[in-house]
Amino acid sequence: MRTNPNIIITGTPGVGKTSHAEAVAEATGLKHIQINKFAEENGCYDGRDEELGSWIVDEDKLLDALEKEVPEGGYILDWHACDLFPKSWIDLVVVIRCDSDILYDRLAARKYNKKKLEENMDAEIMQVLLEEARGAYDEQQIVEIQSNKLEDLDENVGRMEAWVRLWKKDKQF
Ligand code: DAT
Repeated sequence: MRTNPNIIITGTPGVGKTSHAEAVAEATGLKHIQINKFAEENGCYDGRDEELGSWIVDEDKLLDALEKEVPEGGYILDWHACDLFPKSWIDLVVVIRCDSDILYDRLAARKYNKKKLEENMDAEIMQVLLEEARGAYDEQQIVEIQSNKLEDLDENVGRMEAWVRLWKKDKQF
């Protein structure tokens, strides 16, 4: 049984996953795993999509590498996909959303190529990550939050910190 929860923070690139994950890790002591970096450090890449300018993650290798630690609890998994993580590992799925005009500016600032920018804008508008979360986890495990401005970030981090405290209290840890 886990003494600390595992949280997925997911959403379209640019919505604010890493900003939230870093702040929640700082506030709660949970460990932040930025899956892109973790995959790179653990040899979980399987080639590159040149058209999109991004690496392709070998999901089996990734899960094998995560399985050594994550099921014990105490992790924040930060990635733009969520349905590959076994349901039994996960206590909360936070799907971050962002208004499209704000997201456009954030992605343009990253100098994404046209295809990558359009694909990500479409994904946010079609709420792809929210649907992916709903397809893989129970409705009561999923929270959808907005991250348009700094006050949203502060409020969301406060809410997530309170959720972790309650989770531990409920489990009497
Ligand atoms: P992601 O990890 O989803 O790709 P990020 O955390 O790197 O996103 O954030 C992308 C950019 O947007 C970065 O410059 C920080 C900024 N940002 C994120 N959330 C924000 C918010 N609520 N208010 C203002 N800026 C925000």
